[in-house]
Amino acid sequence: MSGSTDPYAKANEEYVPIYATHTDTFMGFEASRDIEGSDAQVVVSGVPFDLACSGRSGSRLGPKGIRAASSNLVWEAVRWPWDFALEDHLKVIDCGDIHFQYGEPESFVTNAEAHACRVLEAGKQMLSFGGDHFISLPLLRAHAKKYGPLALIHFDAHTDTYSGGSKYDHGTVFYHAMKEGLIDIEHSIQIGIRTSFDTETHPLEVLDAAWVNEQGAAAVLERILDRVGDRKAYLSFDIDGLDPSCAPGTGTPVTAGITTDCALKVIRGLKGMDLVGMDLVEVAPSYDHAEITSLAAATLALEFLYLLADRNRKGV
Ligand SMILES: [Mn+2]
Repeated sequence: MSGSTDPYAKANEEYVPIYATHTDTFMGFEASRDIEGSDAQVVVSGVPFDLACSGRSGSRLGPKGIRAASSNLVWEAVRWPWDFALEDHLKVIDCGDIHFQYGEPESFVTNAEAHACRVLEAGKQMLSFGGDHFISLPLLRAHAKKYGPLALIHFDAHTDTYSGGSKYDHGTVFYHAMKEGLIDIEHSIQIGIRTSFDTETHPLEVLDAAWVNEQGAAAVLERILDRVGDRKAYLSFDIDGLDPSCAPGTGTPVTAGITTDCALKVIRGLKGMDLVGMDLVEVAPSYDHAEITSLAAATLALEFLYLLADRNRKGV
C-alpha cells in the first residue's frame, strides 16, 4: 500500500504511541552494525547462546525479551530518580545479535570474543544481553585483553566457579575466568549467592542472599566499595540472583533471592565507580510471566547506562 492511500498515515503523523513502538532495539536506540563508524560510546549486543545451560534452556530468547520489555521504559525521558535525560549525556547503538553457527559452540566462542574485541578496539563499551552465563567467558576474555584483569561485581544465585562440568558450562564461567587471569580475584565480589560452594577455599568475597536480605542495599554497597574501590570493574548480572518472585523467567531458579528493588538500589549506588562493561544473562522468556523478568533485566541494564551517563555529565 502506498503512503497516500494508507488510512493510518495521518494518524501516525499526529500521534506518538507511548508503548510498544520501540521493540526492535533496546530502548529504541539506533540500530547499527557500523561499530567503527558510529560515534556511540556504548554498543548493545544480543548474545543468544544457551547451549551451556544445565537446566531449562531458552535464554537464547533473552535479548529479544529484554528489548521488547524495554518498550515500557522508553516513555520516561528523565528516568526517576535521576535528574537528566540519558540521551543528553550518552550515545548508545544496538548492533543486534552476535552471529554463530547453531549447534557448534566453538563457533560461538570464537565469534563472541571477536565481536567483543571489535567493539572494545573501536573504543566503545559493551552492554550485552545473554544467553546463558557461559557467554560472559568470551566477553571477559576480550575485556581482559584490553584492560587486564578486572574486578568482577557479580550478581547470581550460583557462584559459577565449579571446576567440573563440560567444556561449555554456564556453571564454570568464573572458574575459568580466574584460572585464565581474566578477573582480579582479590577485588571481586559475588552477591545474592544461595547455592553450595566450598566456603573454605573460595577466593572471591561472597555476600549471600540471606545476608543481603537482612542487611539491605546500603550494607551491600559498603562491601562493594571496600572490595572494588576505584578499580576498573565489570558487572555481570545473572537474573537468577533475583528471587523467583521477581524473576521467574530463568533456567535455574533458586528460591529466597534478593528483590529487584534491592538490586536496583545497589546498581544505582555504584555511581562514580569505573564500570567498563556489563552483561545481563539467563533471562528465559518462556518461563516468564507478564514480562516480569525481562522488565527487571531491561531496567537494571538501563540503570547501568545512567551510571555511565552520569560520569560523562560530571566529566569523570
Ligand atoms: Mn545463576
